[in-house]
Parts: sequence; structure tokens; C-alpha cells
Amino acid sequence: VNVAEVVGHTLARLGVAHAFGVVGSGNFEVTNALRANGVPYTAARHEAGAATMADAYARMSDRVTVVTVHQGCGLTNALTGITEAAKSRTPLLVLAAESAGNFRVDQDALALAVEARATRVTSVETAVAETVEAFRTAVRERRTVVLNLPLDVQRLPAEPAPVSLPQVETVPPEGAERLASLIEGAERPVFIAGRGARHARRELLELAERAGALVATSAVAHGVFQGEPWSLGISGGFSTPVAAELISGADLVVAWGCSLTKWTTRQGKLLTGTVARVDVDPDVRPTVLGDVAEVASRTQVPARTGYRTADVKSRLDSAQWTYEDLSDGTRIDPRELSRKLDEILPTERVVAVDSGNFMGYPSAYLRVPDQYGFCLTQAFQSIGLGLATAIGAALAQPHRLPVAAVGDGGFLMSIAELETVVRLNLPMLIVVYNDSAYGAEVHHFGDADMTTVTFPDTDIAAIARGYGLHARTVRALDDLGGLTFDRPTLLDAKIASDGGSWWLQEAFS
Ligand SMILES: Cc1ncc(C[n+]2csc(CCOP(=O)(O)OP(=O)(O)O)c2C)c(N)n1
Repeated sequence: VNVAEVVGHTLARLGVAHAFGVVGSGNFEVTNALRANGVPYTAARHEAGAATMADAYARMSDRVTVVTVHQGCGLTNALTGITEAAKSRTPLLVLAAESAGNFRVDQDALALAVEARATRVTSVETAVAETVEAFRTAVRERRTVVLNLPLDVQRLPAEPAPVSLPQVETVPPEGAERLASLIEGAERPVFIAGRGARHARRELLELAERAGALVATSAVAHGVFQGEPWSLGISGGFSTPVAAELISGADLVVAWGCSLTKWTTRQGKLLTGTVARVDVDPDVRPTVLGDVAEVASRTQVPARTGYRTADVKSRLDSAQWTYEDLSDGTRIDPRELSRKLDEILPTERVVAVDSGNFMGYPSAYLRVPDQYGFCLTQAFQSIGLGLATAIGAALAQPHRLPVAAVGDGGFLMSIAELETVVRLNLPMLIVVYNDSAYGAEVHHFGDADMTTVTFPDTDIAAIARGYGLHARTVRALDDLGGLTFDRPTLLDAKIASDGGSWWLQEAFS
């Protein structure tokens, strides 16, 4: 037994859920040790895919996952996915082999530059403790941690040692009385739940009912309030017009574990009254410091109607998307496509959305069963992560239909992982919103020279068939007839242009 094997054994004992990676000589032994000790392993075809699969798996299972990479180039290839995870505070462990020779790069600097933590295994005596500490940092601080494994240390003889599960301390809430008095003083409160509130549906809905508050989520927490009659859905660019009006009419917005980005608030335009924040992170200077579920259940307010009036209810019930259908038989309106997919897909689904002009359509039109039904890896706004996100989410939620909604640009960037979808035989539906362009850029720059961002039509259905998927070209609703959801399937939807999506126009305005 050597140090590499001890690291794998230790992480298995700590209970990591799943490992993803691309294996080279430097991470061969540690990866096999994880597998030998019972950690499921999925081989990706590119390290960026591996990192994003691990990130999505962690988000859709609430468990720590691992990505394992070769020294130097394995880590640099994984960096975009690691950055997304780090910015999203995903508890993810990156096992990175590390060379002292020609292939050496400063792996600590790479990790720190993208807001991940950097650490390493330095000796036989300290290997177990250093591995446990990396795991503890990932869990306790909700951090993405790069654990470097120097090649010379990896091969030293070592013995596994017993490990104990690190305890996660909860922060006792501070400032709860102030929040209660803000809520009591508000006539039209709205609660917005973010990533830090994904576990707190019950507590938040109980408090919202007493306070007469309407509830909404940020995009990454989509699904938390699914089925709740007073829910406004996603706050921000993907909101229906009625939801946006009601949020901007609030005299108090309480952000629960939510960072209120410009996307969630339409550049601040949705926030017209008082804003209060509840968060475990003291750095964001919250009104109440503490865990969302705990703070919500301790906040005592008298029961009243608040924002939950009959008039608001009837506005909510009539809130719908309206549009003029631009489909013409050769190109399908992306809104019509999304609406129809929502109708025909099983409700037990997990939806992953890539970045681009198209991204609002699936996010706004596809309903999701709960917070484990939507996975948005968009903290870094990279295109090309959507397909790998859907793979990680599919493995974490194996009883749901995985749906990958992607643009043609992001899809072609990440196409290597199609082989992974087929090899795993995932019953995934991949929907390519194909406008033969980097549509977001086309709409952003209006009437400029578009030669750099437009492309000839690509027959993506034919490419997918080559990988072994079932595939269709979709130009009209009829092309969706008789779809089944039991094998890897791709829809190459040739979409009509609506002149730039409403949410992007908003963001660029
Ligand atoms: C890695 C990366 N490179 C470049 C960009 C800039 N960018 C933002 S959207 C976009 C176009 C995406 O095209 P596509 O996936 O076809 O979706 P569409 O905008 O056409 O709906 C690009 C290039 C980015 N966000 N990420």
C-alpha cells in the first residue's frame, strides 16, 4: 500500500459520494483506490466535463464529490469547471497529481486564482490527516478544495489509518429580533430563497404564511417552492411580467441564503423597498447571521394577510407567458418548442441549462419537481458546461429524466461528453436550440459585422447519430410526435429568431 492508495481509502471512509475524472499515470492509483473502496467512478472525456459533472452531482445530491486529474495539463483542462464550482461554493475535492519535473506548473497558484482552496499531501505520516482536513474544509467552509498529490510522495509505502467523520458546527443565529421587526413592519414582504435556502422549504413556507409573504427563488434555487400557491417562481430575468411587478412592489425583500446578483434583481430594479439578508457567511454582512432553516423557524411574527390578498392571488393565477408564435415550418419558435416540451416530458425530470441567448426559454418554461430538478452551473457564465452538468445531475438523480438544454455553440464546445452519455446509456434528452450562431453575441452587437459569430448550419442530429444517440431534426411541433424517453436522444431544433431573448435585452439594457 502506498500514499496514493491511503488517500483513496481515506476519502472512501469519509463518505465521498462519487468520483469523476480523466485518468493518467499521476492519478491512476488514487482513482483505483477510490473505486476499490466502494466509491463509484465515472470517466469523462475532458477534464472540464469531469469537474462539471462532479459539481452538478454534488449540487443535486448535497454530498461531497471528487474530481481526479493528471498532473499539470489535467488540472489546467479542468480549471473552468473548478472555477464554476468554487464560485458556487460547491463542496468539491479535486485530487490533482503534481509533478516536480518538466510538467510542473504552480498548482497552488492555479487553485487560488480561481477562488478554490489549495492544499497537499506532504508525507507518509501526515497523509491521512491532510486528506481529512481537505474534506473538512470542503464541508465546513463549503469550498472547492484542490488537494495536490506530489508524485514522489504518492509512491511512498504507507498504511491506512482509522478516520473519524469531521463534525460540522452550525453557527448560532445573531440578529433574529431585528429581522422579526422588519417583517412585522412590512405590508408587502417577499422572500427570495437562494442556494443557501435549498434545504429550508418547510421552515420558510411556515414563516411566509404567518408573515403574509410571497415567495420566489434565485435561478440556482429554482424548484424549492414548487407547488406552493403563493410562489412567484424565479426572481429576475426569467420572471413572468406579473412576478416581476409583484417583486418590485414589495416593501421588504428578505434574501434567504441568496446573494441577490444583478440577474436575480434585474440589475437592482426589482428591489424598491427595504432589503434584509440571512446568511451563514459573515463576509456578506447579513442582517441575521445563521443557517436559513434555523433562523426561519426561530423568527416569531404575528399572523396576518400581508401581501397574500385576493387581488394578488388572481394576478398570480393569471400570470402566463404570451408571445406571437414565429414558427414557419422551417424554423420553430424556441418558446413554442419549450412550452410543448414542458407538456410532453415526464414531470420527474432534472433540467440542466447551458449559457447563451437561449437559456431563458428552458429555465422559464420547463417546470421542475423540486430543488433537485434544476441544475444551473452559471456562476462563471461559461458556455459549454451544460451537457456535463446534465450527466452529473443524471447520476445524482437516477430516477428522473435528465434534460440538457444547450445552444449549438456551447454544445459543440463540449461535444466530447456525448460519448459519455452513450457509454453510460443515460436516458437523456438533449435539446439543442440551434440558431447556427453565438446568438447572445449576435443580439448584443445588433447591426455590427457578424462574421465572427455566425456559422454555416451544422447537422447536429447526424453527428449525434454517429455517437450512437437517437436523434431528430426539429423544425415544427409535429417533429416532436411519438418521442420516447428511454434512451439517449438528441433534438437538433432549428430555431426561429425572436430578435434576442427578453431576458438578454433586459441584461444588456
Ligand atoms: C467559455 C466561454 N466562451 C465565450 C463566452 C461568450 N459567450 C457568451 S454566450 C455565447 C454564445 C453561445 O452560443 P450558443 O451556445 O449557440 O447559444 P445562443 O447564444 O446562440 O443561444 C458566447 C460565445 C462564454 N460565455 N463562455
